[in-house]
Amino acid sequence: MINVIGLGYIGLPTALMLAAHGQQVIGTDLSEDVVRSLQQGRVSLMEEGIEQLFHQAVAGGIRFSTEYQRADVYIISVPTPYIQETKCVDSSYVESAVKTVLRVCPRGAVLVIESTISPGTIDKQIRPLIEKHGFVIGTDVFLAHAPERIIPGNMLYELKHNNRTVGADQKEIGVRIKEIYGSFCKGEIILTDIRTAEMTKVVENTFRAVNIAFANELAKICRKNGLDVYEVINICNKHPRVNILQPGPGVGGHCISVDPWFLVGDYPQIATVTAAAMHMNAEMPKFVLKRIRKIMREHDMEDIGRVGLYGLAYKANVDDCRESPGLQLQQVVNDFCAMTLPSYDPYVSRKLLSNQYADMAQFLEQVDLVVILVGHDEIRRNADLLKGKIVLDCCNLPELSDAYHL
Ligand code: SAJ
Repeated sequence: MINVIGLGYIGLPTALMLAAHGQQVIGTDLSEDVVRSLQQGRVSLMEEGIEQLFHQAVAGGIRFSTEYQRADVYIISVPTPYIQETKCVDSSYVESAVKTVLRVCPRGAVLVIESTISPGTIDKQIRPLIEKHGFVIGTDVFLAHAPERIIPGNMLYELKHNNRTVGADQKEIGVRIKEIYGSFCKGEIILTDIRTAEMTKVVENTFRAVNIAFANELAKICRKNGLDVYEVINICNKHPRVNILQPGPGVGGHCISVDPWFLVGDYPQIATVTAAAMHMNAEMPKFVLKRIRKIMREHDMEDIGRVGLYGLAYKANVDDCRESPGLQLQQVVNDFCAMTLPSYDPYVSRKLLSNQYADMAQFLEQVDLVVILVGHDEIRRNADLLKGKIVLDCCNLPELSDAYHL
């Protein structure tokens, strides 16, 4: 029996995938609403194929509960926010999950931590916690770390096809956990120790953050020189050993904009490249506001209230708004002139901003300049609707080639 703890963005698809592939699974979440919805057959996660996977998992006997269960293996997939002030990981949810598992688990249970944690968290926080509760690690309970690597927007495909890392103290435990993930994962599952597994996860996201920061830096340099940054990157990327990512209005989501800070928080004297990259990305909404003001001047536009934000999600075709560039830009505008701009996102129905529209046509009526912050398929299909508007496209959409760019 596997008890998946935390039925959010990662825990839920993982639990469903395991149950759909022959594992006995109970998914646990402390939120009664989450559990009730799932028990009633409602899945709120917006990912292609999730409904079908849910039905397969139900057919495979998955159950949902607010209670922790007696199980052989626990997969802990709870949030690990970062603490703004210190830039360090907040592992309190993981710690609390581990404590609760210890109350119910049988001798010999394996605790697999799947949540992203900063390198060293298991040695510094989790092992002492388990020992403090009188358990001997390696005899009473076993530890493993299997960081997730899937990308929102393509989660189910990546769950099946990405390579994975499993870190464990004992090879046999690693092999056992590898077999469990191997029930659905067709990618290579690499076995290593726990500290290495912790480091790889954060390094992967840091690599991407630094590469995006470089693209953002290039966008600023090219703007100063009147060059097209996309053309420059495109040509550079024809070199066999160059692969620059794309500039954008900022870096959102709960991973790339967060995890690299763990390295900065733990190693402030050493992780200076990472710190500079994170600052570069965090400054992008300010750069977008500068572009908006420049374009307004070119068009003798005086009222910033006629500038509208298209896209509040953190990236294309998802509804997740955590750390989203749209919300960051609104914050920057607020600091600048205490005004909430009209905004719209087809995927975001809940009201996040006071001047947010649920209808594209109504939104467009309010604005003369539209800032495209997210390249949702919806706007790409309906680019015609923007005719007659001034457009600042921060996503370089081929359908909006006449627009202003970063
Ligand atoms: N972005 C750019 N330019 C780019 C690519 C992305 O500005 O060229 C922006 C996006 O618009 C978005 C942000 O970066 O605002 C992050 O988006 P993303 O698609 O790069 O990544 P996430 O945060 O959705 O998912 C990442 C993935 N990590 C890597 O690719 C190394 C995913 O595999 C991880 O599982 C996930 O973080 C996680 O959970 O850690």
